[in-house]
Amino acid sequence: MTTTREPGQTLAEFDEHLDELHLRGQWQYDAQLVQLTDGPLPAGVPFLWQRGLAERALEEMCTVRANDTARRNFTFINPGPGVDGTTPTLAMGMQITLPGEIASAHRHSINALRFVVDGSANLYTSVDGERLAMEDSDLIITPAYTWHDHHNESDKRGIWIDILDVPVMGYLRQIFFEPYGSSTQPLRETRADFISSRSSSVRPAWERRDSTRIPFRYAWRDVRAALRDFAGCEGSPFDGVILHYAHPISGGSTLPTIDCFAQLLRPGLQTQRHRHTSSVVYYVVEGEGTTLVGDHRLDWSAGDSFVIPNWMWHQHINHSPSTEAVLFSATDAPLLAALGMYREEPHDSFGTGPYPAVPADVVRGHVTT
Ligand code: 1HN
Repeated sequence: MTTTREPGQTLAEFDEHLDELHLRGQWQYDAQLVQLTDGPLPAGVPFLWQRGLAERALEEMCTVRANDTARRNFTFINPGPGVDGTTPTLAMGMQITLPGEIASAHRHSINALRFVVDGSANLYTSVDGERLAMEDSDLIITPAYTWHDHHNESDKRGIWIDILDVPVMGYLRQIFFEPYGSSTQPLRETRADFISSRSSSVRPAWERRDSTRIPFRYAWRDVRAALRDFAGCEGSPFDGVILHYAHPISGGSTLPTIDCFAQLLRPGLQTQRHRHTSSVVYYVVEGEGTTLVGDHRLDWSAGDSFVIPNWMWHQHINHSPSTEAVLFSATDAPLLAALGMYREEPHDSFGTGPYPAVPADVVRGHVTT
C-alpha cells in the first residue's frame, strides 16, 4: 500500500486531499465526540418572537398573493446556525385567512397541528371529512395523510399557530404531498359515518380501527376547565400544573412525533431548573412571565412565541402576585422516545408522580404509593 501523504503535509491539507476523494477522516468527528462531556450541543438558540412583530408580519402577508397551496403562513426561523426551522425537528409558524377564503384541501406525510389565536365558530378546518371548529385557543390535529382544508366563513380574519414536523420529515426525505384536486373535500353526511371515522367508545366491529389517522379537536373550554380543576395541585416541580393533550384513542402522544401541553403557572411560581433532549416551542396564552434558558432571559406576555433548544437548562417564573400565566407548548419528545433517545435531567418529571389513592384505600390505610 502506498500513502499519498507527503512528508510535511499538514492535517488540514490531508483533510482537503481526502475531501477531493469524497472521503472524511474519523478525527473530523472529534468536535461531536470527545469535546462534548456535557451531552449534545443544543441546536439553535433560545429566542422569542413578540406578538407585535408577528401581527405586523401577518398583516403584511395579507397583501401577498397566496401560493400554490393557498396558505398565508410563515415559520419562526431559529436565528442560531444550522437550524432549518424553529428547532431541528419542529416548524412553528402562524397563518392568517381572510373572510371568505379557503386554504385548499391537500394531505402530506407531515404531521401538523393548529392552535387557534383568533378564531370563531365559523372558522374551521375539515379533516378527513369532519368539520372541526376553530375557536380561540382550540387545538386541531391533522395527523400525517389526513386531508385538510381551512375555511374562514366568519366576517373577521382567522389566525392560528401551525406546528409541523416538516424539518425532520424533510431531513429524512420522507415528504409525500398530494393535492385533493378541488379546494374543498366533501364532509361526512351520516352520523354512522362520522362515528366510524373518529374516537368513540362504541365502534363498528366489522371495520379495522385506524388509531392514528383520526380528526380531533381539543376544545379550549375543556382544557381551560381542566387547568382550573388542577390549579390547586402542586403539579410538576419543573413545569407547574402541566396537562398533556393525550391521543384520543391510544392515550399516548398527541401525534407520533409531537406532544402538546397546556400549563398553568400560578402567581409567584418559580419552577426548578431542568433540561431534556427534546426541544420545545411555546405560545403564551395568558399572563406574563420569564423563562431563563442557559444564560438567556426570555420575558414573555400573551401572544408571544418562543423556543427552548434541546438540552438547555431552563426554568419558568410567573412574577405576578395575582395573575395566572398559561402556556401552550409542543415538543419532539415522542420522536426521541421512539428512538430510545429521550433523556431528562433531573430525570423523569413526567408520569412518575403517585396515582391519587381512591378513598377506600385511604380509609383502610392501604395506600402504598
Ligand atoms: C401546511 O400544509 C400548512 O396545511 C401550513 O395549513 C403550514 C408549512 C410547511 C409545509 C406545509 C397547512 C405548512 C404546511
